[in-house]
Amino acid sequence: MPRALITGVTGQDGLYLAELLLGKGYEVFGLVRGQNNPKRELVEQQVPGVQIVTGDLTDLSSLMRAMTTAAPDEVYNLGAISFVAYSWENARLTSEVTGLGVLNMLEATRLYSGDDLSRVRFYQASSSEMFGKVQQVPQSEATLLWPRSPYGVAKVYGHYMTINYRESYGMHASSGILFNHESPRRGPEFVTRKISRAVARISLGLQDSISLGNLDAKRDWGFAGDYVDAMWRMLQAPAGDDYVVATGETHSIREYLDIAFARVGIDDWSDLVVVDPRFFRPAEVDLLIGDATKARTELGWEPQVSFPELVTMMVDADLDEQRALAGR
Ligand code: NAP
Ligand code: F7E
Repeated sequence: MPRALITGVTGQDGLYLAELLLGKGYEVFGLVRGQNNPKRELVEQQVPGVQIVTGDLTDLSSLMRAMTTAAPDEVYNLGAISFVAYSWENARLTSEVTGLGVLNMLEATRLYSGDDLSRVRFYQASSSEMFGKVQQVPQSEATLLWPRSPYGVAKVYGHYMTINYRESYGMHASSGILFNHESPRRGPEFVTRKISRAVARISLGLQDSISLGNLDAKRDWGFAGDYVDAMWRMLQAPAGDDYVVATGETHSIREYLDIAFARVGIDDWSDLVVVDPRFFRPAEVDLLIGDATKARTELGWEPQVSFPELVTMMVDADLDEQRALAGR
């Protein structure tokens, strides 16, 4: 039975990846940080087969203990401070967790592996946010990185450190440059979930309007369940490498709003959305669209959920959740 260690198991991707790996017969260990972390219960309820180990990406010795307990064949480093807007307010903390945390996890993997440095396969959760002020459209593995946020800068550090460990030590280390991926498990601070939840609440009479920032930003949005499959495929490849994972379509926040409100029978949302400068960012990533040709051809990966299906799935899940909460 193969064994996997997932950092960030309490997050959106961690939950989907744990489900995927358990379904494939893996023994799955999930790293949970902090004392009495409330999300531990979420993992235990939603993915009961996961074995919890405690540790923090900023604490190398805790990661080495986690490696010894899990004795993994595969490490998926998904843990990060992942909210871009927050990263300006907490730039140093973001650098320590999202950037240096990668080095700690690589180092824990290297030290655990001993003489056989290709023994443990390593996945790093890199991000399209690294492309920032895009230098090419669409963006591929060869596109120059130009991050626009402290989060993006930290991800660039982790990305190059992963490549460096592959090249320096011959580790099977892969970096997935994943474009935005969403789901009903997405944190409510991210724009897609913020909208799907608000649309559900507005349609049920629980909320009057929604305040948003830049409605003209464009993202290449896919479904998180499809993207964790790409992570797994990377670690089954004969050698570590870097791959862009994206749908190849881009949509604006306005298009997301159109589909989300239409799902609850509202065609004109202009009076229900308030543009609030508090949600503007010091520097914006205006247009992300990925070229996932390499993942398609070398890994056989294909996204399964379309943009309208994704929006509909999220609104429907929030309608169910809000109805259940209101009925309590
Ligand atoms: P998420 O829901 O925000 O999950 C982040 C995870 O990191 C949580 O489990 C969190 O634990 C954990 N974490 C935070 N600080 C930590 C620390 N000091 N030590 C250990 N764990 C810590 O993020 P996601 O959407 O699942 O994304 C997974 C990864 O992919 C992240 O690295 C993200 O940056 C990257 N990524 C995401 C996207 C996307 O569109 N979703 C795209 C590209 C890359 P707590 O629950 O305890 O806070
Ligand atoms: O913003 C605009 C905002 O916070 C998307 C993370 O998973 O994907 C995610 O980062 C866009 C931005 O995601 C609001 O200005 C408008 O242009 O949902 P988001 P993100 O910043 O793209 C990347 C790939 C990651 O790696 C990250 O970890 O939406 N926007 N109004 C808003 N965004 C938010 N959050 N809230 C608003 O009210």
